[in-house]
Amino acid sequence: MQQREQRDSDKRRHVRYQLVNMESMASYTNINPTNDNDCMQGSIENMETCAKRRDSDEEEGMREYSIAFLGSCQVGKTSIIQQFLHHNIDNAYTPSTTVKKYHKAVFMDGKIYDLTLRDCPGVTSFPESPLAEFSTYKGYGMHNSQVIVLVYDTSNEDTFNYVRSLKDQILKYKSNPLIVVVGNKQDLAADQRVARTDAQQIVKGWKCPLVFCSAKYNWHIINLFTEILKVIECQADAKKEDAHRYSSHFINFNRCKVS
Ligand SMILES: Nc1nc2c(ncn2[C@@H]2O[C@H](COP(=O)(O)OP(=O)(O)O)[C@@H](O)[C@H]2O)c(=O)[nH]1
Ligand SMILES: [Mg+2]
Repeated sequence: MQQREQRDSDKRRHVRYQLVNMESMASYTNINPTNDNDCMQGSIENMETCAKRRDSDEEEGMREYSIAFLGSCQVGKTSIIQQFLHHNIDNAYTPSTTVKKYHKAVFMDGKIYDLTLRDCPGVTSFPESPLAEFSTYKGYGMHNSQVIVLVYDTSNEDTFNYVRSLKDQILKYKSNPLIVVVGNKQDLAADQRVARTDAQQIVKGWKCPLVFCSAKYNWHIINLFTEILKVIECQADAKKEDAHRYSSHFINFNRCKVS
């Protein structure tokens, strides 16, 4: 019991010092790579401001979400996460062999989100069920994640086709999935193999957001995470609306009975 309380308190402390104000940080993210220092500065300032703001507050009301990053090898999944967490990436490629989990608390629109980011190594297919996932991809948490981020490399068409087939499997096997598609490596514009407009047209048909970014230059990485939170909020709003409709149905139903 004591150990559990200690663990919870450690987690709260850890979360408090990791707070990042997404709204303010977004204004520091610029396509111009020379602004990287500004971005870094912005994040440090905001972390302090947020930490102070939260110091006196209770941690209750924090929303916990799991986000799984999927896509072919070398599309930049790890780099996107590293850039978001540490504002730098490792230019040398190290293949991920096991899933890695990262925790980060972010602050947006007056709400705090406790995020678990799951950096998943390449999968051959999306598992049919949580049980199938457990036997083949134990710990990946794909079925349990609220949001699936599908990353492709804009300079490699095969990686887009892979995302397309993964999306079909996710729709087949996961109920109400929230998917965000990411076209990474936008800095390699000259080598672009998937035309931006084509991708936009195709993904529009999937009814999920498409974000272009460059993990290498920290371009639109904050926008990507803002988009992820917006998608989460949209679903939460839709649920509230459903609940409201459901409850008003009963109110009306009772009224009918009385009259
Ligand atoms: N040019 C460019 N290279 C990138 C970008 N993002 C990642 N990389 C590089 O692509 C390689 C694979 O990245 P990594 O994040 O390990 O891919 P993962 O296998 O999907 O996790 C690494 O050498 C990265 O430095 C980007 O936006 N632009
Ligand atoms: Mg990786």
